[in-house]
Amino acid sequence: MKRLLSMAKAFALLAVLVIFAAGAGLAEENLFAYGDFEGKWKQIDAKATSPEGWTPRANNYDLIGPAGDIKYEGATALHVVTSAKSGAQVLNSVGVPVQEGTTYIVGYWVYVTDGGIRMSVVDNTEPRFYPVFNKHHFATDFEPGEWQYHEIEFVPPKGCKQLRLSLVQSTEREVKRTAAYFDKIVVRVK
Ligand SMILES: [Ca+2]
Repeated sequence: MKRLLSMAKAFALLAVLVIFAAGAGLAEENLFAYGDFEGKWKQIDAKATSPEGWTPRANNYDLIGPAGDIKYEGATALHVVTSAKSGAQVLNSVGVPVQEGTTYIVGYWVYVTDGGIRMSVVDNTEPRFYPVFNKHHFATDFEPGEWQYHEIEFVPPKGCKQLRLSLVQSTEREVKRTAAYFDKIVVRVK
């Protein structure tokens, strides 16, 4: 009986290990931990409550906060209303370590209700005075009022050790107030 019990324990332990390993595998697939907007939120000022892993740029927004009514997955999405400034960064993510020469995909879901917005992949390698890679990537052609999936393919050039994601006002040269929601932002190796 004792032996049976210890065997049962061993199987239970094995099952836990298998589940844990599968979970860890899935976690490795997404390199960015702050793209689902299901984490903590911090009040920055009267207009901004910022999601964990992201920093707003002062004066470039009219609203940043969680949305529970319009979301793609889970309980919450990010709601952003920009102030009308050309090419202004609204929200920057923490750095994501990358390896030069590897192809990465930044995938995200966006729901635009007014204007246009772009997601940029920016070199975040220190020192940032002389970024190895500061060319922004644009995602355009948003359809207002529905969730759309977009992808940005990115190969960090020589010397690039870290990227960050940046939400930037307007899709082109148009200066306009933008209202948009973001959810399920994933960074992965292609
Ligand atoms: Ca979510």
